[in-house]
Amino acid sequence: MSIKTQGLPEGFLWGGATAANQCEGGFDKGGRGLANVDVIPWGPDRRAIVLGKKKHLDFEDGYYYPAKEAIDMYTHWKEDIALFAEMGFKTYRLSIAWTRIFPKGDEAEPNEEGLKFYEDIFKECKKHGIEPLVTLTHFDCPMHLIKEYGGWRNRKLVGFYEKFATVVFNRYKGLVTYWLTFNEINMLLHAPFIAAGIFIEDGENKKQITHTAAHHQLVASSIATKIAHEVDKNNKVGCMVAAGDYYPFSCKPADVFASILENRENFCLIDVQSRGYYPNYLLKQLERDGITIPFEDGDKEILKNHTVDFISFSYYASRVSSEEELGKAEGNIFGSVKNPHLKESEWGWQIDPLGLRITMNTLYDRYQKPLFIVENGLGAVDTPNENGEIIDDYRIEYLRSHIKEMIDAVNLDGVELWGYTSWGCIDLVSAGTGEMKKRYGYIYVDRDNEGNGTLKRTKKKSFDWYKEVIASNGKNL
Ligand code: BGP
Repeated sequence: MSIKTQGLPEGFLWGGATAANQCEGGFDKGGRGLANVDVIPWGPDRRAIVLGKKKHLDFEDGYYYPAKEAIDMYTHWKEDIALFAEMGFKTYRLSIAWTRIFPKGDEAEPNEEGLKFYEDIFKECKKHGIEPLVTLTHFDCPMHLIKEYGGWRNRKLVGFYEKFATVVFNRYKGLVTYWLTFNEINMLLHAPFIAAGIFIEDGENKKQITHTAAHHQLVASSIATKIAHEVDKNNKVGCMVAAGDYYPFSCKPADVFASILENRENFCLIDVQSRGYYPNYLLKQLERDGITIPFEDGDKEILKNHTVDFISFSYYASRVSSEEELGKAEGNIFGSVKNPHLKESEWGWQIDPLGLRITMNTLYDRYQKPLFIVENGLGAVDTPNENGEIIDDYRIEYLRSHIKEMIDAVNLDGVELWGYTSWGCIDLVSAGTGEMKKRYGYIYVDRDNEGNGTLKRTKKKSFDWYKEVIASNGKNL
């Protein structure tokens, strides 16, 4: 049932989000080099590879690699942006594939064809009055940097990233003002291959390696923030966290404390990006675990002086902590204790609209910086009916209930929120499972898990619904 609300302040950035590796395809076109995300297959081995537990650095027979073609936005981008514009998007979140700009990652000169590709996209967005919101790295790392240098465990990556960021900020000056440095930076602590190009060898200390890589990404993020501000003082740079508050399973003090610890695990890296220094709880914990942070001269100043302008996050579900071992629910890479009060999606992700308001309040209380919701949505199976229509009422219901809570957080709690980009505004490859069947879009793409299909785009019922949400600035949900 539709809902009326007070709506949102004028200028609110409504839109949708995608990531290069999940929609572009064209993995070998335009001089692009190979990246970690290209060699992550669909199927039973995917998870172990994503988590850095199974080494898989090349294409191998017997596997299907969904990122190679994805939904071929590499050739369909104009048509797709026109559909976003038809929905009234004010912003479109996309990522730049690092390997289109620096195919190997360590070249002296960038690849002009790659630079031009994104320039055309940004210009097309602007033509439609759409503000691009650009993620510099959304789970991609050039394969050459992984094979030669070991991915983000190597400090040299900071310099390569700095170069990439400098080239991109200069080239797109005036076309792009909203930037995110690393997608879901906390993912790196859980899934080091997809988030940082790292495979953990037998006998290696995972925690030492992931925190070394995290330090490198934090320094790289601050350097990029510095450069972005120098190149154009209008640039706004955000951090990005896979959010979703941990609730204590019960009011037992030990459960409450467990939730504090798990929340901190999520926040620890954006604490640094937002406040400019490592929080005491993390320093103490790493010290206890015998982990050293590889500080070099000048790092502390860089972190301190170049904090982010806003906090962006993904929200799919809340989570639960308990001191006891209890039944687990599925979740965004890392699952949590199951919340008996919530329903769940077909993929077992728990559905908690109020949790979005709770998470927004937590983040705003913690950082006092503007927020940007850059991912939210329902991954579901869509089956076209006999007329070829997709009546995705379940998706509308999920989005409506979450957007309602988001509007309450703004109007009733005073949370400062710049925008909302729902995840996978057009169907794309799932990062977690590699499936096409797990769809989030307002636009259906005819393609299946094995790569069959015409790639034809079809508007779902939610397309017109979201169009009205945007047109009414959130008054009609
Ligand atoms: C986030 C990623 C996205 C996206 C989303 C949904 O972690 O930033 O890339 O894929 O989760 O997850 P999934 O694709 O596994 O359904």
